[in-house]
Amino acid sequence: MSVIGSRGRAGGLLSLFALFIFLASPGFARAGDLKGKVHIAGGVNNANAVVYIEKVDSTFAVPDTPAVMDQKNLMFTPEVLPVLAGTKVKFLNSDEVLHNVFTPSPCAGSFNLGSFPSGESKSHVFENAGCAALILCDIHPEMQAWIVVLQNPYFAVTDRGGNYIIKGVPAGTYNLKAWFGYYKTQTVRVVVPESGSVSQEFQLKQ
Ligand SMILES: [Cu+2]
Repeated sequence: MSVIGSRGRAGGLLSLFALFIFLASPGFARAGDLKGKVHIAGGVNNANAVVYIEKVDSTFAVPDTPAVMDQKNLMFTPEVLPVLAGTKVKFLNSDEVLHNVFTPSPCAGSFNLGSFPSGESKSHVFENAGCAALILCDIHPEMQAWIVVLQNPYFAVTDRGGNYIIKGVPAGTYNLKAWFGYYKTQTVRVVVPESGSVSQEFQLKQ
């Protein structure tokens, strides 16, 4: 084997190594955005639909800080809160009256956090991906919210216009779902490119 030959091979390995470093670096995207609109048939507006990727083949670290659902002006805020499975949700009471937090949803363990006064909070960890937990207050029957528990952090909630954007989704083919309360969940197959974005519309019906 000639000296030039082995130097050439070493150079080739170096190039491969450089390519690997480049591909593995966070600056190299290999991720695209999903965006579009959800139309909620018969809805007062198109807000509070959750658009999410059903499953991404990876595990995801749960956020260190809890997600927050407030009770203010006799309403849960936000009314729809998607979270990564394992996330702790802190329920606040920012009203001057007593509030309660409970769920009749078995997928969330049908818990009841009891009643608590202004300025206090109670927490619950939502473990089961795929669970849409109906959140209620037994003191104020008109209060209602949802916590939607998901397998991965690639989700978004629509604004009043129905717009959503999910940024930085790893390139690949996925089931993209649109959920809204008691409506039928819709699923479409989407291909996320290595850069740029794809648009997907949904029409949700009861
Ligand atoms: Cu209440």
